[in-house]
Amino acid sequence: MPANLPPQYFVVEEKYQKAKTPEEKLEALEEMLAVIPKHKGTEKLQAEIKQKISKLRKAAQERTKRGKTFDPFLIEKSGAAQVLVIGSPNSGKSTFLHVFTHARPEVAEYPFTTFYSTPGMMPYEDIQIQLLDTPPIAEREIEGNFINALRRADGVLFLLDAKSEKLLDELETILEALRKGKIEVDRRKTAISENWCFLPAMVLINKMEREEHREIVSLVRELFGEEFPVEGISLHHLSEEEKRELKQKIFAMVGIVRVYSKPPGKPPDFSRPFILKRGATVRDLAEHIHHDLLKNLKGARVWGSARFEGQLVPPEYLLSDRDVVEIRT
Ligand SMILES: Nc1nc2c(ncn2[C@@H]2O[C@H](COP(=O)(O)OP(=O)(O)O)[C@@H](O)[C@H]2O)c(=O)[nH]1
Ligand SMILES: [Mg+2]
Repeated sequence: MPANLPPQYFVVEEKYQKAKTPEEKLEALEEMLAVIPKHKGTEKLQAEIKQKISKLRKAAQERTKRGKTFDPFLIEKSGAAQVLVIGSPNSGKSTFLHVFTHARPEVAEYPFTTFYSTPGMMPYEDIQIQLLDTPPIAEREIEGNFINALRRADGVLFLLDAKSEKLLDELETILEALRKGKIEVDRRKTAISENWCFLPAMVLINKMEREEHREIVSLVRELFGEEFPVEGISLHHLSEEEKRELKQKIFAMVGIVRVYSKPPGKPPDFSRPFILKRGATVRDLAEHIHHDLLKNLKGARVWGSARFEGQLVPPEYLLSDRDVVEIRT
């Protein structure tokens, strides 16, 4: 410790010693540097303080960078579609992922176990649909990152607990939270106004194990059946057949079609379907395969939905699920 340090120095040094947060430490160090007399005898001490300041500043920058970019809901899409599993606490969201994917989010008796999105892949025939487990929704408003994840998704499953006495309130809470996030789930509303996004949805009333639970499914279906499909399930007692049917409904919900390309004179490539939105045409497929194909596109030969096998169709031809298409240029 060099001699001739002024009393203020020791005051701020004590402040530094007592500082608990990096911000407080940084502030104290800056004060120390300000009060320290600038001469040869204190050069070493000055250098030490400067080094500490620069370390703390760097750490602070790292923290804000991470704070800004880290979004637990930002899960890169993979597979043919991304579907979010949302719902009230304890409704069986994590169980849903256990049953349909290899993901293993925590399943618990108590609510609020899942605080981040856990992705899992659900195999369906020759494709995979990505499912995301999410935190429970118990408020009429959900955080921005969560809303953005919903807006990016291709579909959403509302899980509800048939045993809950507040089931209708819980569904209303979810619907209200989505409306606040400008998300439309009513399938009748095709014309959506600006900033709103349409998200295909399905209600799954889980834990249907008793006769009286059928009534609640009928009631919800009566109230909301026009807006979105309503199904009763028991994740603990799903038969293979029920699983298959449910997967088929999820596939239908996300509104995608699979098409297989066929090079001229060669057999179709069934190994990798092209995934297109329902309503896609031969032109959309050509653009999807390679932008250059568009320029010289004349039409296609289609096997499957066409009136006869290998029929010549124009670029505006609407493709159906499982069509085999030979692009003609
Ligand atoms: N009786 C019954 N309990 C279920 C069913 N599905 C899930 N559970 C239970 O409900 C509780 C909450 O499930 P979990 O998947 O953690 O719900 P989450 O909070 O929505 O993720 C757990 O104890 C599950 O075992 C079901 O079909 N029937
Ligand atoms: Mg959970």
